[in-house]
Amino acid sequence: MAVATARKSGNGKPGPKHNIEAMRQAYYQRIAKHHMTPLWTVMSSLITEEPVTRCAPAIWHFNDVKALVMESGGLISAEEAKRRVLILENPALRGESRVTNTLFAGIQMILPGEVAPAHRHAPSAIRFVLDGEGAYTAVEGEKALMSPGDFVITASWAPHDHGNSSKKPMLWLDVLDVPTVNFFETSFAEDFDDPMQQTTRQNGDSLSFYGSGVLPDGTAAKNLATNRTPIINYTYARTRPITERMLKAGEIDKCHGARVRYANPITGGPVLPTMGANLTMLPKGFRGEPYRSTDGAIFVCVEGEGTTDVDGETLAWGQNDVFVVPPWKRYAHSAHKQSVLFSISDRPAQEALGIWREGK
Ligand code: 1HN
Repeated sequence: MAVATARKSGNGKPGPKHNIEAMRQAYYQRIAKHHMTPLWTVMSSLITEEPVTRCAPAIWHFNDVKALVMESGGLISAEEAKRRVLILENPALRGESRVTNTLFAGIQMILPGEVAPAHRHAPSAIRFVLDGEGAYTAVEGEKALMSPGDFVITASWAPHDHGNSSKKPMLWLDVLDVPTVNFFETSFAEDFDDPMQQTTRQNGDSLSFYGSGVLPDGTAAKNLATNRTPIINYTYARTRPITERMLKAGEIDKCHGARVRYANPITGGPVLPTMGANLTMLPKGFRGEPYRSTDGAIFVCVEGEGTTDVDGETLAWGQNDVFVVPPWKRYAHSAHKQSVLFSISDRPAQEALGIWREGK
């Protein structure tokens, strides 16, 4: 940009036009020694007119994932690994242990007879069950037996351990807000001496107590934290039929299909302060309208087959495939068969900060 010759330089004398850039550079170098830098050289990259993402669209096909994860079972036990997880790294963020800028994702496997020992940490976690039947996660005294499609919550600092007393390996998707917690530099963690926590509640207690339209009429429901759900396992057996009813009733969003949001039944708010999730049923032949929002999302195809167009790139998904849509990229789903998609994102965190937006 042209600079007027009449401008005064720092010492009050007129700065000749040809000299001003050299004077600026010298000045920037001097202030750098004081750990200062001019805003005007970086402002347009700091405050962009629209969201800029480092994250790329990506898909992991379950056939590949399952074979590779099964192989890890011969190399390390769940006990030794503590958590036998293969991290899903966004191809544009390799080495950063994240699938989007704010979320960690991985595939965990637990073999029959194994235990993943009890611990707790500041990051919150969710599990979305992909394969197997009857392995458990124990969270805050409730032992949740898991089936494919179940959505299990481990809130920040909640003690949790996993085990598998079934005869088959179990695989699930772990999503944690680790990059968010580490952005704030607020990580804490601790192990317990006893690898398995004492359980005080039966499988399904929290869903039954808090997710049934009635509430326990005692102190338990009055002392609940309100920034997280009291439900440990939102079972697929309960949630899927709701989306099916919505489909039959014509409750079908033009972009998202017959979609429900997993809610904290006490407040109607999100399940966790940092992560929110949805389940949607898409009728066969569904062609969703394009949509975008500032929360990048991780999707799992629970049933069916289809494609998601992300900014001109087509991701073709089948059962148990995991795919990622980056923030503010336009996407549209198409279902070749009746399909069910699970999704999870950092939307609640963005909403709490007042920065979440959506658009067409
Ligand atoms: C963790 O504790 C689990 O408890 C899974 O199953 C994945 C990824 C990063 C940090 C902690 C689990 C994790 C994790």
